[in-house]
Amino acid sequence: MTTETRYLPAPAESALVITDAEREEIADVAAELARAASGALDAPQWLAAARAASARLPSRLQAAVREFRHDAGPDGVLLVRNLPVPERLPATPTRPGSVRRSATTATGAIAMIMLQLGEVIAYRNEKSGALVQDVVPVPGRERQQSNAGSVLLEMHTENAFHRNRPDYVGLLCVRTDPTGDARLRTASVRRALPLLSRQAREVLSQERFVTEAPPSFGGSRDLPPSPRPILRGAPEDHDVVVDFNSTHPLDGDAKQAMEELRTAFEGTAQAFALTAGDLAVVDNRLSVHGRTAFTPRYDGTDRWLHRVYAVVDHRRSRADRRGGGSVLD
Ligand SMILES: O=C(O)CCC(=O)C(=O)O
Ligand SMILES: [Fe+2]
Repeated sequence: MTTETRYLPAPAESALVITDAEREEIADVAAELARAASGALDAPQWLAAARAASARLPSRLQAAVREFRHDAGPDGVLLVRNLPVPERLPATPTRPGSVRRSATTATGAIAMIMLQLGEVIAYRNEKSGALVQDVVPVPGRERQQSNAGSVLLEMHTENAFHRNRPDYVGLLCVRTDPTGDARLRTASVRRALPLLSRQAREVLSQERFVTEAPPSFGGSRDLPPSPRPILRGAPEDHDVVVDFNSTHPLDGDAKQAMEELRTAFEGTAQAFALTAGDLAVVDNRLSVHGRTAFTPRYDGTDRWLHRVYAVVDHRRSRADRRGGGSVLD
């Protein structure tokens, strides 16, 4: 099936553009942070230092993040531009499951910002439980519906199948896509809802959809997955949980309602051609995200993002976090 994709311009006017002076301030704090706990990103001591350092981010940035946390707005995405990224970056990794283990300006910056939104989490069964993960194209995985692929990545709620989904997904670009074709796409239920028929809204609010776990995940999930609604919470301002690759409708009406939702998302989606220093934070309750197709080169110059998840309520997942750490089973 082909769906027409209308790209609204990236909401540049709603982006928070960090001034050069603010970028230097953030870089200084991040450089100091890179020395804490030997810069070991996944050490609780490093995270504690990052949490403390996050209170030293420029006040304009802190205010914007606080506002976004209160209300993620009609698009459910916050774009922060001109963040510090390392000047001398190694080649873009090409191996599967690539993660960051040691602190840099960029990993420090994204960790601090996500720590202002909530608590940073990762999943033991995904990318070896690392808190800062790489989003890079991987040779041989072109057609995979994961961030290692390079065919169109379907719109999805991050970890839609999981009971402890992240509330926020942070994606910081450290190397711009040289082809210019790769775009992060986002679409919010707040924009899509008014476009849906009453029938579709009703069906989407019922337990008529199952979402499979990706094969890489074995841990805390429903087995077999039980039927769930796609639209949840307040009828006038729903949350959405759907993955157009792994959520399956259980009957004909449910299928049609999902198609309506897909069309509504396609008609209101935004596309972001992220450049180095751009951070997009997606509110994973309100918005779905995906990526356009692009052609990787695998020569070290490919698009490279860092990804960090955050949740607002750490206590809610305590039973699934052994030892009270950041990694979910
Ligand atoms: O590559 C992108 O822009 C988004 C990838 C994605 O969905 C993710 O890493 O969660
Ligand atoms: Fe994603």
